[in-house]
Amino acid sequence: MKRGCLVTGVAGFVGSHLAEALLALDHRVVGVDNFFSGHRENMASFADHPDFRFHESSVEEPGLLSRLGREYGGLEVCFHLAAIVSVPYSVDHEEETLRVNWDATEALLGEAEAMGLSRFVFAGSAAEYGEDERLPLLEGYVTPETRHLSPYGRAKHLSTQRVAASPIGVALRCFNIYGPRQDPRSPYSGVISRFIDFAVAGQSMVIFGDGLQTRDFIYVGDVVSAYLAAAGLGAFPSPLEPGVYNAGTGVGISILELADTIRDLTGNPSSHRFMPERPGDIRHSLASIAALRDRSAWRPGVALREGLGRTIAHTLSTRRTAGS
Ligand code: UD2
Repeated sequence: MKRGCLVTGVAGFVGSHLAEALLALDHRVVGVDNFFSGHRENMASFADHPDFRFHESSVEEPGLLSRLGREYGGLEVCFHLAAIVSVPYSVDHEEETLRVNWDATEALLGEAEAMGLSRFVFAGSAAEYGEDERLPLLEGYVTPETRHLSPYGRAKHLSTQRVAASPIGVALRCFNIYGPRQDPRSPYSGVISRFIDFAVAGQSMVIFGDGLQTRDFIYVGDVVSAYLAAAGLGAFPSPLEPGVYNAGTGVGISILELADTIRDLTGNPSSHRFMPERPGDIRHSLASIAALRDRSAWRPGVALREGLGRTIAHTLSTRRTAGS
């Protein structure tokens, strides 16, 4: 059955993959983005789809959801992904981060509840855990006492808490997401997009610190499946119970091992260089995914090597297109 879905942050890395998947499942999508960090090119594959409508706006626009409901009708699910996504930017712009990543979420959720939407699915973050050394990280480890390392982490935590307490709310605490279309151009871009960008150019990758820090990397397609599971769409016949769920793989890898794997897959002969550790970097991050596995049919389906291969192939094909 065709459902009306709103995707905020639709021109972003994850939002654009989610919109693509929803349209492929024959749902209607209203997308919102203000291009603060999203790119119009990310929407290229679906911008002209007959079931897609785009509204250029900030999620801070007062009454945004009611307005979109009136203009496009029949909204049933809201996927709220729009946010200030850079942790370092959040440190320098605390007030703005709290406004966009917390106040706007609260306002949108309030509207969604009043409009009777069936699900409000929120993009939470592993940053909500702060520096917690109990691995793997369980959803219940985040408490009011958790010390967040950035305004980004704090705002995501406040929003997750509010969303998870709503009768229509599901917050997905996403770990390190990677895949095609992740922007490698900023110094704060995800490590995988940066390593691949360097590797395909035959340049050496830069490792901050000793490279023994570990992360739980999840392929963007698996994150999209988790969003579908949350809303009970696609292969998932019923939505997740309201609450908070980690979205990761439950498998960690060191940054050094990651660099070696990417070098191997790309055939890049350059070795890596070491630079001083990034301030505020956490040492290890690893999700427990028991909650999401136990309460849905969702499973991470793409192993790291396979996901890296797909991401490298995409990077190579866009470089060829840009060069031709
Ligand atoms: C991730 C999220 C961030 C926040 C945080 C919470 C991404 C892109 N960022 O930050 O939004 O949720 O988790 O903990 O998912 N590194 C290198 N060389 C590079 C780039 C990075 O060695 O060129 C290292 C970096 O120092 C870190 C690791 O790789 O130890 C991962 O870095 P990242 O920026 O991809 O992600 P992270 O975990 O800092």
